[in-house]
Amino acid sequence: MSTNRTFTMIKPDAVANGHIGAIINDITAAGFRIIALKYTKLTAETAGKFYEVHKDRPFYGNLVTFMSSGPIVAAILEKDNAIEDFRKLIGATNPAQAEDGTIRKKYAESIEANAVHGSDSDENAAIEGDFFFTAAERF
Ligand code: YYY
Ligand code: MG
Repeated sequence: MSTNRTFTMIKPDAVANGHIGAIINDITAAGFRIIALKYTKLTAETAGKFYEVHKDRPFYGNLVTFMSSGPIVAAILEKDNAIEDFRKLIGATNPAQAEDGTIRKKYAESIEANAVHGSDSDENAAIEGDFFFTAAERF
């Protein structure tokens, strides 16, 4: 099913490495409109909750530590076919396997510190957007 909204985070590695502007530019140049945008920081508790679906995976503890290690940028984005097109724009989870030109290929450090998050479904995009933004923060 094609959807028109997705949720993203620019992760602590990409923020620390100075890539906020370049990544937002890539996102808007690809035709996504920013509906909501926030510079913030997750605690271990909120990062754990955000990634709760992965809580039984071996990488969960490190992921929570990493995601709460520094500030992030959270955003809701709009475009036709947003979920699929955004996953294509960011590339594979492991940047070593991401295609040339993708955000993860250009800016990620490793499979864990992989620069950006992108929702994997319409349902999760709504849940994840609600995690960070009130109705009054969306335009
Ligand atoms: O959706 P996506 O971010 O591409 O990957 P997920 O399989 O949902 O995993 C979420 C997050 O967990 C991933 O972006 C990095 C981290 N991770 C990891 O550190 N090691 C793995 N083997 C798999 C995922
Ligand atoms: Mg995922």
